[in-house]
Amino acid sequence: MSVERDTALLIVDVQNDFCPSGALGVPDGDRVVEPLNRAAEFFAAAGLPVLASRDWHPPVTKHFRQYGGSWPVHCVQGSAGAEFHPDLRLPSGTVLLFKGIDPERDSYSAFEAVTGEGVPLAALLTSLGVRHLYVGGLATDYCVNFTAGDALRSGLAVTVLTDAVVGVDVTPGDSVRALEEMKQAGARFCTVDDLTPPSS
Ligand code: VGL
Repeated sequence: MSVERDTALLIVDVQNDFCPSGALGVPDGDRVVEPLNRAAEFFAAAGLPVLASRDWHPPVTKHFRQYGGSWPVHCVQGSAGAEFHPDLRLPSGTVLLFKGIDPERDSYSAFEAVTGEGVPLAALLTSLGVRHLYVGGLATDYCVNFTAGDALRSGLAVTVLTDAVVGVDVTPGDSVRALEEMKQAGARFCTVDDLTPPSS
């Protein structure tokens, strides 16, 4: 699939806590690291933006089970669990995004994330001229799905890198259903190997 000039790669939440042995370990979650390294290298070599979001929760948030939410404590700001997977290679110039900062909200979507300077993802994409997001990371059935849905609703094209996403599957089949939902909403699918450089 020929990648056009108005695209960016968004790497969602490839953090220690979402990888096996993490606080909210996605079984096999670290499988996304190798294809995402290739995708990031591809986008950087083409001079296209690479963005990487991180779940970045305060210690007390309604997202966590003990404060009324659904999840064990994970990705607390500044903790080792919130670090990117150690093998993830982010090109220099990768824009980092932080999400889940609001203690009142789950904020699964990267469209609720901001840069270190406080710029929301949507505004960042507008300023970069991005109209098409390639998305990979964790987890298919939460942050990737919510992010893709918000992107499509805001009028962006979305391609999910199918070999670079893995789901939580709290209920078996959640990831397959999430992919179906994204497809219904207009997402396209390809693998990292399918990516070919822009023509000019
Ligand atoms: C996520 C569950 C809870 C995700 C975040 O990144 O997909 N999943 N918080």
